Amino acid sequence: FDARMQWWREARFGLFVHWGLYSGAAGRWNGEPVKGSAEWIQRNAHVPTGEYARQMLPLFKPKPGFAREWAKLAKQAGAKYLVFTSKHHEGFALHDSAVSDFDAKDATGRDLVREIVEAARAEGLKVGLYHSVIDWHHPAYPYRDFARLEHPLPHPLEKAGDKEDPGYAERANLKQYQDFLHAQVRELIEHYGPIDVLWWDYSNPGAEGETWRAQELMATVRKQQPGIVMNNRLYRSLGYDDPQGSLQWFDRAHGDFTTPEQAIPARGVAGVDWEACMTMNGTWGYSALDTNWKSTRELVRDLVDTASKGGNLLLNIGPMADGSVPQASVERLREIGAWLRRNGDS
Ligand code: FUL
Repeated sequence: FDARMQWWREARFGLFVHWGLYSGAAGRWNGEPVKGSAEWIQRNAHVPTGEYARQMLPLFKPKPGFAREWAKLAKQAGAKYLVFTSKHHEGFALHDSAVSDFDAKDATGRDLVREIVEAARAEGLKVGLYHSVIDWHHPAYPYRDFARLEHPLPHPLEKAGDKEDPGYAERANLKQYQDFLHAQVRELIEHYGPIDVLWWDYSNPGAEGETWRAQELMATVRKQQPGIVMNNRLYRSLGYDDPQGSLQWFDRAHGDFTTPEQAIPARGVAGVDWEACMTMNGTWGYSALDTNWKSTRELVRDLVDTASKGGNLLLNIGPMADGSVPQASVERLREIGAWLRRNGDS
């Protein structure tokens, strides 16, 4: 375990990337600003899955070489690893998936996971996948059984005027969904060489642990990728403003590290490997409307604060639909890199 964790413990600083179809919406639906984090727009604007795909797919146009830009930027910033969304809650997979046609290969003809993984490796970065176990697209995903408990908004499938979602009972099938989830994860860990991190996301109360056949899933991953490091979010472990709450659910059987979100625990997290994940503005996915950027000074302070308490910082960028990184993020990352170099980091 300690050998597996060594690089991660020394890394201190990683770049997080939220990028998917939601990046094209950029915070608006049908021209109207939508409240909430931009990668949740399908849910927040109550958009049915088919409609979401129909409007978003044509906007998602990765430019050539975008992944090399990300990797170079991470490197310049002094980050040692890059974790990106292989699939967020919307269900759109960035790899070439044989078990779904809601994936990058079908949409763009490209395998974007391969492009990103190769670009990260070329810069000498470790690379990780953020993979959502929530999937608003998959027909068998049984959202009523648990997704409501934490997020009281109507699910996108329960669009206004169709609250009954008439096909639900016939469609929803946890076992079928689990099989699909496991199959996609196997593709990801079998086809792209060494993957350094699996960043699961997430289980809310009511959807805990074995909802996803988590032990089996983690064992499958571990067998294929013995050196991989995994977070504990397959279990009830969101840790939002309550890192202590997330700690209650932490033990080594449930993951290698815990993930306080948008917060640095005041006294660190004693005896446990932890990584704070944070945005530079107020959203994970790209929004053209959120210009509330933290200053570089604040971000450097967060990095130092985290490191001094024994944690890692996973700092997020939300690229646009073509893969370009917002200028405000580019500037801040370069400044952080310059600060680190001035202060003795490699
Ligand atoms: C949360 C997700 O719901 C957010 O969209 C984001 O990905 C964050 C890092 O984790 O649980």
